[in-house]
Amino acid sequence: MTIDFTKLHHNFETSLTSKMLPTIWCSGCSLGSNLQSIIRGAKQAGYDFDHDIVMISGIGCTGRASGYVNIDGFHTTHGRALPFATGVKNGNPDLEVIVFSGDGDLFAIGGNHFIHTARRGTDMTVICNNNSTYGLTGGQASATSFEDTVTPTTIGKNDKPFNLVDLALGAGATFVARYTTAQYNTLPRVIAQAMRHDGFAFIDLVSGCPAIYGKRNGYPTGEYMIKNFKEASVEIDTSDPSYLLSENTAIEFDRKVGYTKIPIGIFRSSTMEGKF
Ligand SMILES: Cc1ncc(C[n+]2csc(CCOP(=O)(O)OP(=O)(O)O)c2C)c(N)n1
Ligand code: SF4
Ligand SMILES: [Mg+2]
Repeated sequence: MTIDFTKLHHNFETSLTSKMLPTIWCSGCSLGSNLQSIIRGAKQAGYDFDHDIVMISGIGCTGRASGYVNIDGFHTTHGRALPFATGVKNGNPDLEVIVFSGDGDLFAIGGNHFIHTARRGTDMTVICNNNSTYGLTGGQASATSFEDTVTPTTIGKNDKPFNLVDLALGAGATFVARYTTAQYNTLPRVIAQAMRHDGFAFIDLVSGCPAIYGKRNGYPTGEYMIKNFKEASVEIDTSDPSYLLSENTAIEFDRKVGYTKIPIGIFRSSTMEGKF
């Protein structure tokens, strides 16, 4: 039987810019699933893709996302997604501004912008595709690479990685969550909640780059990575106040097996008012 591919339709066809497809993303990469979670989250939050939202990203594999979705967006220069997003929000405060960018973009070259945009409390949703590497440029160490991992720029050990949840809490973000690509059923609901949050919302979306970082460091395929994320994810217990201590929010990683502990959940939100 011959399949007529022109008659096949993708569930998210109208949400994607077909002229930009196929994506540049490798097979097994977290990015396809994560972008789908963002689209589902924006739909759950009730936004009209033609009028209500805008997506901004910096440079990197993740940065391409803003060009693949069928909403207004901008693929900005490296590290400058947040200043650009601030300008968009100030110019049109009615827009829901979503920033989807990489760990390198938001926390290495763009780290300064992150802390000040969070501190200022600008109303936007920032989702970091945190794959712990500079994927696009060949897997160099980023600000969230783990200490004993191998990268083309590692001499001896990498520096201690940023704990993005801790950083966002300390910088004053009023909604802070962490999940992994493997929680694809939970993520749209959490993303919708972050989008509806009035203030600076941040999600540390722990993701994999199996093709480059993973193959050198414990998770060589997309399939292994998802299994690893599921096994390592531990829901935080917000009834125990110690869940906010840095040691309890930190991700643990072993180069031989991949992730060994990923604390996940909503660490701060306006529905927890009074706790902070
Ligand atoms: C000013 C500047 N410096 C360096 C680069 C090269 N560069 C492009 S993408 C990138 C890192 C991307 O890493 P990340 O943001 O984590 O995105 P990923 O590819 O992992 O999704 C770098 C260093 C650049 N484009 N511009
Ligand atoms: S290089 Fe890594 S982050 Fe980039 S598309 Fe490939 S697997 Fe994904
Ligand atoms: Mg990255």
